[in-house]
Amino acid sequence: MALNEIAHIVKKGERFFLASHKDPDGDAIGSLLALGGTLLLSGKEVVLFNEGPIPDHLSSLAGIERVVDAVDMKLEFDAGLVLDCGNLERVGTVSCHLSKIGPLINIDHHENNSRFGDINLVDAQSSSVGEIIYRLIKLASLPLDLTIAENLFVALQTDTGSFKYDNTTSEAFSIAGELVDWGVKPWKISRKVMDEWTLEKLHILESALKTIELHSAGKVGFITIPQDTLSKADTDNLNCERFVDYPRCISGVEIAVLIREIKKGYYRFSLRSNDWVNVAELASLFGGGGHPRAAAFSKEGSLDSVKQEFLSKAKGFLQGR
Ligand SMILES: [Mn+2]
Repeated sequence: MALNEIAHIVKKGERFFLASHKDPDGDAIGSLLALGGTLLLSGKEVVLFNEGPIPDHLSSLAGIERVVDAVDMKLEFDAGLVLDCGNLERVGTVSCHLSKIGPLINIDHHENNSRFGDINLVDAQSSSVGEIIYRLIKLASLPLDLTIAENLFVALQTDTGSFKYDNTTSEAFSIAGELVDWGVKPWKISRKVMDEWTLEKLHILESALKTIELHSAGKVGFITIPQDTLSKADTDNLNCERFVDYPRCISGVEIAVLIREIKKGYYRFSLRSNDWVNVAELASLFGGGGHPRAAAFSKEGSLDSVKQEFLSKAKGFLQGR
């Protein structure tokens, strides 16, 4: 079984390359720091790689200063571990060099993972990669301390939407409980990572709420961050992803969509569904991906034409209900 094989490799090896996806979320960074932390505590050497800037809400996690976004690929590693990436390209521009690191270990929970690793541990039943890393730490008898526990908690908490999305299993609760036994304070983590907003962010929400519109007999809800707001603020850094929860909570809405204009004529669509639509499949029609209840894609064009194209594709997913 892949988990046993990976446990064996991390126990035996001395030098590891660890990476998670660009535009990282709490699971990507939490898992990266937790696995890096436990390997360091075991006296091993690690390079923790994440391409591009770390969003503000994740930039105060313990160990974040060890994360680099450039790496000398002539270094030799006993293994490379890629976390929370549905495909290798999600790692960013270094992805083409990673085949030289052997073996390449792919640890993920996206159903449509491309199985790019020499060893693939893809468990779509896991709420988060953090959950899988916790199992790995246990199985390999790797050390755990409060900061590692906190980073694992960040991974679980963010990917389950604070333990309420439908990936919140009893296993996720059990692991979170064990992390709390290690001393993790859920409210302290929540404030740091999810629930501490700036006044500026609330004002952006205020303008965004006015853009909410319903389509497809009220089953699709759009919320758009207006372009003039975007030009004033770096909304990626402000972590506005959760604005999608506002159209999502409207009675009758099945698919909620947050639309952000990343650059002129280039839109990022963040999708959520409530009950039955597989938005990962819907996003894949536009070259994106994700999970059945949370996915994303980017698309060029005029806002109106992109919305119309989305609605016509969404129609097929909404039929029969
Ligand atoms: Mn994840």
